[in-house]
Amino acid sequence: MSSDCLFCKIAAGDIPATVRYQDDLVVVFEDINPQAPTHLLLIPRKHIPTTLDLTPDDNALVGHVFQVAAKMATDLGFADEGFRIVNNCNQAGGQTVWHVHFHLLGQRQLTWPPG
Ligand code: DGP
Repeated sequence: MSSDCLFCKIAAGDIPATVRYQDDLVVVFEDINPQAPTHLLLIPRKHIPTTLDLTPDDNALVGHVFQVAAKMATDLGFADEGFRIVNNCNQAGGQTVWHVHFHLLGQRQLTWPPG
């Protein structure tokens, strides 16, 4: 845990969030500024600042994040209609919180390219 990291504090329960799923590796909670009817953030409990900081040791962790995202989309009933998983990396990529996270967006028609 990084003591000055917002998402570490959410994962630890020190800052409130609407948590929809958690296990030993990941926490899933509702984005405070939703961009779709379902907009969840999936974070590893481990503090990793950006995608650039992932190592081969994190391969199973990232795979787990995607499996959890797919299960949540299925359980919430929008997997078949479609959804998007997004990771923003660094400033030009739109990253604003430096704890790696994956957006799960669903339940509306998403457009391409993103802004
Ligand atoms: P990104 O721009 O990819 O770094 O996404 C960060 C997201 O985090 C953004 O969509 C808004 C969300 N967010 C920021 N602060 C909070 C917070 O305190 N609580 C929750 N639930 N979400 C937050």
